[in-house]
Amino acid sequence: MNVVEKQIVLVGAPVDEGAGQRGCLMGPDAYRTAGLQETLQELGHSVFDHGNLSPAEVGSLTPPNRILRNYRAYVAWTRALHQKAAELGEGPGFPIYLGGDHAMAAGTVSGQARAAAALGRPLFVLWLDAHSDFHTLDSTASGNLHGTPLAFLCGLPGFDDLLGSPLEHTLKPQNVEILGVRSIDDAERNLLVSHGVGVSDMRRIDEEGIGTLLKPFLERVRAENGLLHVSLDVDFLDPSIAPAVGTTVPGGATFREAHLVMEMLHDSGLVTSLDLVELNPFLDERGKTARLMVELTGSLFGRRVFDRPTRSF
Ligand code: 4U7
Ligand code: MN
Ligand code: MN
Ligand code: MN
Repeated sequence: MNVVEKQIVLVGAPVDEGAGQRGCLMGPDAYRTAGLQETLQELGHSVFDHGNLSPAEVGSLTPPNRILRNYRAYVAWTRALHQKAAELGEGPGFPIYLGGDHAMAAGTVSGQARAAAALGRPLFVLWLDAHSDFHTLDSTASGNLHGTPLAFLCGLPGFDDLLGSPLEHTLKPQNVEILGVRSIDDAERNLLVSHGVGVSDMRRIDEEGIGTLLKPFLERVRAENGLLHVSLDVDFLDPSIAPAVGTTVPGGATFREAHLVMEMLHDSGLVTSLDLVELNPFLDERGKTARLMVELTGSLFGRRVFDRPTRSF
């Protein structure tokens, strides 16, 4: 399959306030240093680096409960990223949002959902993560807001300050697929089941194979003429290959599994926007994780070993 040239727009989202550990704000620059733009250009794409966004100005706010950390920053980033993603989502470019912790997805994905609605197409989301990020502001025990964006995006109650209430363009939980889960809290498990979100944990991946699990989801996106947003959390990967993350959980996706997912996504031609989240360069080992994330993004944009078998007999 030939590479179809895309107009890629890099958007830096140095969101640091949602995670338990500081450092994700350096993520966008680590991707630049690791050669993301050059890698994508070598594959034949045009790349425009939009630079980094800033949070929106917000007035005074009362957090709905006292455990929540940096609530105001969550609101401010969500509003700014939502605006930008809604704009980019309707345009011809392919946005890659460079995080930043996963709290940023509240803005990027809600903006892409608004754009999809304006285009009259359903938005599907593939959430590659060790966690399901499906806490509400009431159910979170850590108060770390990077554990909540998917619940917000699916329209669960209590997030009124972010973008008003009710949220206009929510994701249908059936259109969300989470792959790679291996750390989940009871409250989240119950919410995921009651809302009908698609979840494959590592045990299912081991038993059935990651490609077998991904394929039917991609077929559904195609059958419904959907747009597909991919939200790739570094902790989806095994910490031995991707140590630069605050929330390491052993037993993650291997190098080969992660590449296969990216290659299948490329071949599907369905992906229209991407988040790269949770990279904490402060915890990296000589740029190893940043470089792996760039390499995986390269696979999503068409890098492969051979275009076709070298001979047929
Ligand atoms: B990430 C956690 F308790 N569930 O709520 C929480 F295990 O974006 C982790 O996926 C959240 O990295 C991880 O704090 C959020 C915890
Ligand atoms: Mn996450
Ligand atoms: Mn995670
Ligand atoms: Mn994390």
